[in-house]
Amino acid sequence: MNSYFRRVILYTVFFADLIPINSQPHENHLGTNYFPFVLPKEKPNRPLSAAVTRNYAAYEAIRPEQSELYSQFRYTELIGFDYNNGDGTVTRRDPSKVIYENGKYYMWYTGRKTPVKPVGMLRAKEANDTVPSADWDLSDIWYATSEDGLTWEEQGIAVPRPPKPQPGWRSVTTTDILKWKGKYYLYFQAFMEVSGLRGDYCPVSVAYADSPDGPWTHTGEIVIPNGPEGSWDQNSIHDPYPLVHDGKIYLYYKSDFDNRAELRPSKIRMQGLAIAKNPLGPFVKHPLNPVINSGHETTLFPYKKGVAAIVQRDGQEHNTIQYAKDWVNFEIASITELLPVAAGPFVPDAFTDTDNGRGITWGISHFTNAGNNWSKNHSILVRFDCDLSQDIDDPDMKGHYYQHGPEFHYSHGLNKKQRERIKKENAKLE
Ligand code: AAL
Repeated sequence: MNSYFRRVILYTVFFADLIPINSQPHENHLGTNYFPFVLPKEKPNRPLSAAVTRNYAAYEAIRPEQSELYSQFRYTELIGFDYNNGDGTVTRRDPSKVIYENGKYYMWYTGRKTPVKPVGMLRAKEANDTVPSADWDLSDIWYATSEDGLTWEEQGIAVPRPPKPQPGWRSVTTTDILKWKGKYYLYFQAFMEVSGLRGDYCPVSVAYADSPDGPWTHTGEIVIPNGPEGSWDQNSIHDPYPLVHDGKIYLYYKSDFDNRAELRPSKIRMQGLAIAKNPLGPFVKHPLNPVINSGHETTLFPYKKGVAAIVQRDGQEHNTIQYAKDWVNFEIASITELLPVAAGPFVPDAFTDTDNGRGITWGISHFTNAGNNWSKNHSILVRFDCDLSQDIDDPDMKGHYYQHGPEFHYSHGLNKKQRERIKKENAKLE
């Protein structure tokens, strides 16, 4: 039996009762029209379910592939970086946005080159001046340039760890770039203690230069301080990410909070906004903070009049692209998968104070535990491509499904505890 006849029989058997005999063929039993076969462009004038109402009200377009803020992501290995055979002594992670200056692309990132691999945050007490705890402990801010975004040349350290007790003496990490009135500013996490001792505690500091090649002057000051005791960002200001909007610096950041032991492993991560008229501050934290309720790192770009955010990992709304027309109140614009982690996109209009942001097509992100072996813990930088842009139209980025083979799924198999629970449940049945 072909599938058409099979369907006809199924519908007849299961749904016949629901359709009154005397109704018109184009009406359902409530007397309203059936939802049409061709998805209407405009919201149809008929009662709609909550889900279909959302399809018209909550998204930029009625199909994800028609939305500029929907994309899949493609990944390409970078050429030019050496990781000492992945033994854990060299890491590169948490890249900044990519900028294009002097005929080449620039990016900055957390670089760690230590004599030994990290001991891990749980063994932070064993860390010392040469032994790192976390992958980003004992790091400096490095930079690299490229002509095509694929082959990169590491140029060296842009901002080193300052001497004790200046902010960042333990590690300077997770930087991002601002260009403002012809000068360059690098914001970064300035650790003054070993990560893992109490958590991942740090404020943000800043360095400035006249050229992206430096030399960089570290102010030695905290520019985005932790919040007061009891507030959501009391311990950590992570992933500072500046953009220019409304003649000011809009700097988004992430904080870790509410790590109550009884709720493990659910540490909460959300994102806030701090605004300044001057790159060296003062930055005023937005009264509605946090403004994004999910995401492990900050990745944003001007889009049309507002700002869009890639929200990956952690929280209610992970795996989404979000949009805030007013740069503060974010809504989900699309749901997607395999999002770039800690992404630093190439955002040509990041600092132009545009009111018609064009979007992004590529950038650099990272893979943590790149050797798939925690005893050689290190991260690598990788290029991602996407179509979150008004300027390209790439249907090959707009599919809705990645095929993961059985091996991928089995690699996310049950753990010992889960297998034991299942065994016990089965035993109860006997
Ligand atoms: C990252 C970022 C920050 C954290 C750690 C290093 O991916 O969120 O930089 O401190 O992890």
